[in-house]
Amino acid sequence: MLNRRRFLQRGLAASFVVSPLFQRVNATAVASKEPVVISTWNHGMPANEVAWKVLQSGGTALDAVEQGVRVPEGDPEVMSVGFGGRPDRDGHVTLDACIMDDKGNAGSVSFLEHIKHPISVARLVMEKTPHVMLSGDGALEFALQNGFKTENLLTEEAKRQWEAWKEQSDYQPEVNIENHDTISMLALDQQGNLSGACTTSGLAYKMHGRVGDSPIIGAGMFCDNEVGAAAATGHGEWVMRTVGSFLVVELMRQGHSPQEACEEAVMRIVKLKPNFDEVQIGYIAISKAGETGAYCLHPGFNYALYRDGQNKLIDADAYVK
Ligand code: SD4
Repeated sequence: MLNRRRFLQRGLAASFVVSPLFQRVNATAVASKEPVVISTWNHGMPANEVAWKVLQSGGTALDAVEQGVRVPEGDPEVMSVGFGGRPDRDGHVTLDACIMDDKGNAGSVSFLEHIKHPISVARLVMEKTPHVMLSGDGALEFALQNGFKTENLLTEEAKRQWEAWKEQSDYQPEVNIENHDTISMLALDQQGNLSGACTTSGLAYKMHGRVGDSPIIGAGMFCDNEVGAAAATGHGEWVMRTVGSFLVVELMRQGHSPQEACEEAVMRIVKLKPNFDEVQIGYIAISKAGETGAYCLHPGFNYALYRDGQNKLIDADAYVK
């Protein structure tokens, strides 16, 4: 058995023998002071603008991601998030959202109706309750107790489309139905801290009661301030089955770049579902050093990246060529 002194000596010696894997992780472990924001789809562009302002003025990544994703949540023309989102098959707009800060705190709401900004309710769940997730009527009650107002989230346009869909009631989730979907956003602030947010009305015409990956910590989004953060968009069932965002972050912890980690997480789905024609998945990721990555299953997924004072919309590389 090792006595305490030999144990300490060994520990000390071991700490000087740096494995190649550790070197790779360590090479990116220096906190950046340059803020970075990455978010999913076209609607990430205006969302990034708001998040960037928060970061530029020295605000936290947590405030940046919350303020950023509130933009598409409040925009009725974005028909996949918040107000104006497409309803479920029974005509209810039901919302999922989650948020995570640099200290490992997390909050989420699922199956929430009538509240325009679910991300802000998720943040309050994180900050004011002993829980991580509130769902359905309980989440609504909590929101109302905290000053949120009920609103009709079903716009005339969403209602019109739902009524047209009902004529066939043919449930076939389509890949890239509208070229913008769930918004997931990850940010690195001037203090070098990471946070993430994810908010959606989920798959259009889903079964009533269906909850996707977006409010599930580790599936729709995950943030570990030592390593990096990741988030997902697309068919949530596959993201949940592979705990996608947690997987991406853990791959980064093992030394993979954000790009390699996103690619490997998509590959897990390809292995599980060889017939993936009707499934779209997109991941975004950021490391503690501000390195970013993105990857998707089918072409068509784009993301907004704000760094060095410039906001750019970029097509993600895809598994299917
Ligand atoms: C869900 N992941 O509810 C969400 C939908 C989505 O791009 O992201 N669409 O499954």
